[in-house]
Amino acid sequence: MTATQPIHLVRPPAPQAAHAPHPSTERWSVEQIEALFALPFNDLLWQAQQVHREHHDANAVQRSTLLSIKTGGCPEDCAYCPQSVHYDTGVEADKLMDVAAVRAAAQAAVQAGATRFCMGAAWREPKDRDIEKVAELVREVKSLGLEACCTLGMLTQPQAQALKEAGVDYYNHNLDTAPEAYGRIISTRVYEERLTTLAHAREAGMSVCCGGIVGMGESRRERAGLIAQLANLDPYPESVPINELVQVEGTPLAGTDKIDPFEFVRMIAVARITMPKAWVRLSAGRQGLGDGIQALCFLAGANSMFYGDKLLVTGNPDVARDDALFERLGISPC
Ligand code: SAM
Ligand code: DTB
Ligand code: SF4
Repeated sequence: MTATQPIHLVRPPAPQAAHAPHPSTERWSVEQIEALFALPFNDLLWQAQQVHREHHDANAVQRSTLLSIKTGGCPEDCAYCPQSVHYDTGVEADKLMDVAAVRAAAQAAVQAGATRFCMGAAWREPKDRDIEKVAELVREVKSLGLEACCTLGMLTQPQAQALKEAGVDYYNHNLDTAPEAYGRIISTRVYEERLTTLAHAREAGMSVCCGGIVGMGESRRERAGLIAQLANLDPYPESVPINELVQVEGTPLAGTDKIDPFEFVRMIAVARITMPKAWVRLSAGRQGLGDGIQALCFLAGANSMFYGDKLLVTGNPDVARDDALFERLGISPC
């Protein structure tokens, strides 16, 4: 076999339907995903590169900017989160930002070159009157030509519909980890509730942005379990953020052993192979990855990232540093 011939070391399972399947209807078992993780690193990246190049421009990366429109004081107890009211992290609870302040932040994001603006709120679930206010913010963001993404916690069906009507393109709602690990991380809600909100977002016609966090002390099988959940959503998410835990003093997960950076790259590669058409987003944790590992992540199929000096309440590489990295790698924004 020559180097240019495609090799498929681990294939997706045979489709259930008699007719040719759409890629999003293929089903992945946890074992098959574990087998991907277990490949020699170079073979895994080679396979991920082939899938990536089949579906995307290999040298283009999309940039989204985050804004915390309602910070802190969240009643949920997510063990990773600096915004939970259960932990003393120094994050103060704030009210929902007003339209003028959000407009200014969105304008700055346009100037910096972002194409998507993601507004996050530290809510378990918004009230209906919150949705009305967020709808106004969304209309403002859309008027600047940005794609709008929201992450506001659990939604009812009418709330999802109202956000769609206001112009929300993507709803971010992460599954965060494998079902069997969920209870170790969060006790104030269950996995099924996340799936229900994702279904509401989908039914309303919004694209789904759904991923998770690695480096929370989970096993490789649990990382594979998270990917299986995501890849088996029908259809799989249009956007898949892969976060590395940002350890914040005061949260229960501060001090957790870090994962091998190559395992993080593997996670990206496996997400790319199992969800070929998705935007796979390098999300929280980039400050700790360094330029070399980020370059490997792009090679493994990451084609989106959070861009801007801040995530929600923690830091992100500054824009000048990201621009320099793009320049060094010959990556263009898309
Ligand atoms: N409250 C809403 C919710 O949980 O869906 C929206 C905001 S919440 C901060 C959005 C996502 O940020 C979480 O689902 C989690 O994946 C991610 N996140 C929060 N804290 C993090 C941390 N310390 N490190 C990495 N990712 C984190
Ligand atoms: C996602 O998956 N990661 C982003 C976004 N979706 C909302 C949030 C990361 C938060 C990191 C910790 C913080 O700054 O609060
Ligand atoms: Fe609240 Fe979201 Fe943080 Fe969980 S991740 S504590 S739901 S803001």
